Amino acid sequence: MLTIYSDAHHLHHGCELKDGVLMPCFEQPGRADTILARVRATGLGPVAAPGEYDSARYARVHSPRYVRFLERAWDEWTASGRSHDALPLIWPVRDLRGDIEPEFIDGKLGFYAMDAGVAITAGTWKAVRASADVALTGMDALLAGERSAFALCRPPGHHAAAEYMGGYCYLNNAAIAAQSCLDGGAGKVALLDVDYHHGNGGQSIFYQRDDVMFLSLHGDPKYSYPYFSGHRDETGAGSGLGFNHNYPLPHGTGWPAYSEALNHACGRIAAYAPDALVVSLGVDTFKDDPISQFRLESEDFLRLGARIAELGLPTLFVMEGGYMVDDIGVNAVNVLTGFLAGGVGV
Ligand code: SP5
Ligand code: ZN
Repeated sequence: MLTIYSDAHHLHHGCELKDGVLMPCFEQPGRADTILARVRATGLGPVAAPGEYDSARYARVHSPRYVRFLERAWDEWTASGRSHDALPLIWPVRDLRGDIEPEFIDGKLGFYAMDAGVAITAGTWKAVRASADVALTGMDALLAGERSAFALCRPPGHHAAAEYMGGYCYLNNAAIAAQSCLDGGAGKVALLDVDYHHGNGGQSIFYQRDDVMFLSLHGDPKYSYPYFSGHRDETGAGSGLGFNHNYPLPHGTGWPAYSEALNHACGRIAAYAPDALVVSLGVDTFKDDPISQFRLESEDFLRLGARIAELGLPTLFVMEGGYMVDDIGVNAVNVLTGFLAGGVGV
């Protein structure tokens, strides 16, 4: 399987609040380095650098003003005399004005963010762009006839919506790739999100559409981030009604309950009969993940990949979360090798 990877991810490493204290993000460069090392050690396949794409490609799923904000945020932040990570600190909740974009950077940060888990640093935009380009390059490989590809994206993307960032995510790499697949001629695409956290960004972007079916297996938002999205009754709206499916699962979920939900989701994908599948691949469902509450074992990720392979669809894997850095390489690449083994013997 072809892997797309860019060293530019090293340009992004920010801080987040952990238990009320500012700490380096769990989402750190060592994650992608460890996965790349495992890709090489297992001989998964060739590793290629991404192409460069016009930012209009990101604006197929994001608003142009949001893309411009990301591009300029660091310069605006430093022009106002600050030098540490730019972090949002006020949000237009409920009856506050969410319809007027503030002109000052502090207001813009809150306007375009869902949480404070999205530090912007000097290199963030370059890394974010390269990550989206990794996903676009992976999709181009599929459009050129590859059966599968692995977009080793960092930073991740699945919490980012049309006009906001959140949860370590800035541009929604998987959504950009899914849209690119449609723009490249596909009629229908399925987006399956197996990250521990609900993929609120992909859900939001495609909620009113029937040309992308979105499905997410995740920690129940009653007690898991992102708390305000991911319930079972969120099933789409307008012509998208019936094309959004959430599988909230309880703390402590292991392979038996997880695979039951996965089978159900795969049944829906098979019935939808898309031209291609994009998988938002988070491995923070692992039993030792430091911020998550499921109990998948490393071997279960082989089974996860094998089950996805049974769909028999051209498949792009897009890297999302996973924070137990020691095991992230084995776990992520297990999904891919399980997929390549094609569901036989697991
Ligand atoms: C891409 C992705 O996986 N983003 C996840 C962002 C999660 N950010 C907030 C995590 C808060 C975790 N609180 C953990 C409490 C554990 N006892
Ligand atoms: Zn996650």
